[in-house]
Amino acid sequence: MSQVGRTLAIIKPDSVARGIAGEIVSAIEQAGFRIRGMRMLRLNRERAEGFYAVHRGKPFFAGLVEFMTEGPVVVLALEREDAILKWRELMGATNPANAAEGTLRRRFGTSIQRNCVHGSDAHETARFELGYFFSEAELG
Ligand code: 3AN
Repeated sequence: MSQVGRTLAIIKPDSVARGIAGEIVSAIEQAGFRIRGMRMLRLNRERAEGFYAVHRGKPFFAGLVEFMTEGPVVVLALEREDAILKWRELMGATNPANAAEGTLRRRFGTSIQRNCVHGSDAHETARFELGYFFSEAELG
């Protein structure tokens, strides 16, 4: 069953550094998402570790935190029917090498770590991740 929902997207430091944040925002809009919140910010180590707390202890955790703090990111609150699923479809598989043709990770990702964008993977995660960057008052 489809329902209107929200998800958190992050345009990762690799994309911002390459100057393709605008192109990604454009693809998001063209895919029918309403942008309810959008902000550029730089994560510090503590904030990146908190965001990715579920991955603590995994072999790629330190590298992931290093990467996510290397430069500014753009965080977005996206809304549409089946937002979580639809945004994950537009992103493509975690590893750009396995991502479908036309997806953002296929187009712009350069490795499993430097994969250009992030998206929440489930309803509970989306709630946590949206709240990590946006207040209820901001999103309305
Ligand atoms: P997704 O972002 O597709 O939900 P997760 O949640 O499994 O994937 O991983 C979070 C992030 O951690 C990925 N976006 C990627 O940057 C990084 N990552 C995941 N798996 C690996 C790996 N095997 N090696 C390096 N980085 C990884």
